Amino acid sequence: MSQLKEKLQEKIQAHRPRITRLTKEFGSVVIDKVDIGQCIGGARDIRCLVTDISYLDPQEGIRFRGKTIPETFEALPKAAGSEYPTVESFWYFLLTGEVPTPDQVKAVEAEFKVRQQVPEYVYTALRALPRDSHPMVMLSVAIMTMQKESKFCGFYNSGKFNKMDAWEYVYEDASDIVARIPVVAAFIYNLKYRGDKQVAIDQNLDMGANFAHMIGQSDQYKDVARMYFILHSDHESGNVSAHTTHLVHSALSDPYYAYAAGLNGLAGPLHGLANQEVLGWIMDFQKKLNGAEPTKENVTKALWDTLNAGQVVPGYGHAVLRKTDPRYTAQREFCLKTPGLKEDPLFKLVAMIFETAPGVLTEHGKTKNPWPNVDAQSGVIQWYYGVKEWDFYTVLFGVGRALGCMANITWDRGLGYAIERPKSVTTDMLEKWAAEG
Ligand code: FAM
Repeated sequence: MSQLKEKLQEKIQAHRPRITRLTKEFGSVVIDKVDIGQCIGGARDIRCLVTDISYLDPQEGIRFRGKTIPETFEALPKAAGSEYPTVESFWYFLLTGEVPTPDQVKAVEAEFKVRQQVPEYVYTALRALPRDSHPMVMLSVAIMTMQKESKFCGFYNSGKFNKMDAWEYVYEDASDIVARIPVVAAFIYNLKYRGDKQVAIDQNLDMGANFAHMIGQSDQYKDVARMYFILHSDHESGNVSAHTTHLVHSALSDPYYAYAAGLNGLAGPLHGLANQEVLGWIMDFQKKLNGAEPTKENVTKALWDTLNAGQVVPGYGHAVLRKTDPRYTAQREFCLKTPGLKEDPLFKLVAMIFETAPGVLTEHGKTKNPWPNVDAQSGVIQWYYGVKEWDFYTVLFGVGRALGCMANITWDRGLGYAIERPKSVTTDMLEKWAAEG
């Protein structure tokens, strides 16, 4: 058993009695109420999920295992010659809650080198798809195509299935998916945008650096990949991609089925696709400018045109956050400290939208959160480094989100969480309760 799996086993076994005690002794303690607005309006803010991987405070933003984004980047061992940690060190941290030593990180990197081999039939399946399929379709198909490799599915069908050990097989599938998904993503990028000229894995590079290498990117982009995958990894359990993955796995569907479902949710314009929608909005705006300089006035007009057309301003608002997304801030800080990027016209335009959109959205009076979310800044960085195919951006989000979703379902299985089954009601029933007040 690897060091990471051993540490995880220790953590899961130590955590189980807490869940058992809460269920047995305090199962009837009420922690929330549900009103008609929440029942109809997307179950907003209803406390009915549990995870220790991350927590999202509306005012503060995300904490990974109790650490803010700056604290996480600060605490974890850095990649050689970099200010950022490797994804492998973050994977160890997300799974165990402990900051790994450099040697423990090296062990995960070595493990990923074995796990990251993608079966050739996946590439055959992707090449068989219409080349103009959306890259998120390709990513979801790739994950589903690998389902035949599932060790959890094999264990479940072995006749020796038992609840206490099942997490080990989820861990194996989860680790394979996390190690392979950047390689698959790079293949999709090269298939769609670089004439299917593929680049072999560089066995000397960590996961993020290898992704940069495989899409033919610069050394500088290695940190973009590491930062991007970590920032997009987890945002507690209620967002569409995390909740879908949790829900599907709760039926004991294996991690491949579960994450393909989560990716399909991430592909929604109100969720992960927003990062590509932001670039689309900006490109449309620049086209309408017809060479004129962006000003607060013409940005304001463009924002109102969007709202008056009944569309949302992509990259702004959030179902939980009520302030600027710290993931936006972390990316903005990356831009400000990167010579050339902070002078980039697109960065300056995004900064102007940041100065303008909250006021417009507040005046518009609908959103509870007029501030930018993770997607408002992410595309600028990709564009600057030459990844200009913005319909690929959600694939990058999906590579990062695999870390959080896979860590979560490994723990779901380790703690034996039941199949999820909330109760639905009828409109008549709601009207009856409304009349009764
Ligand atoms: N532009 C225009 N209207 C917005 C808006 C925005 N950026 N954000 C919210 N609203 C509207 C929303 O559509 C709703 O209008 P209706 O009553 O007509 O349905 C109203 O304001 C109240 O919405 P809310 O309670 O403030 O937000 P929700 O929890 O309903 O929705 C989001 C949250 C993220 C779906 C919403 O803010 C939105 O659509 N944002 C733009 C798309 C986007 O950037 N999504 C990415 C979110 C990101 F965190 C991610 O998952 N990657």
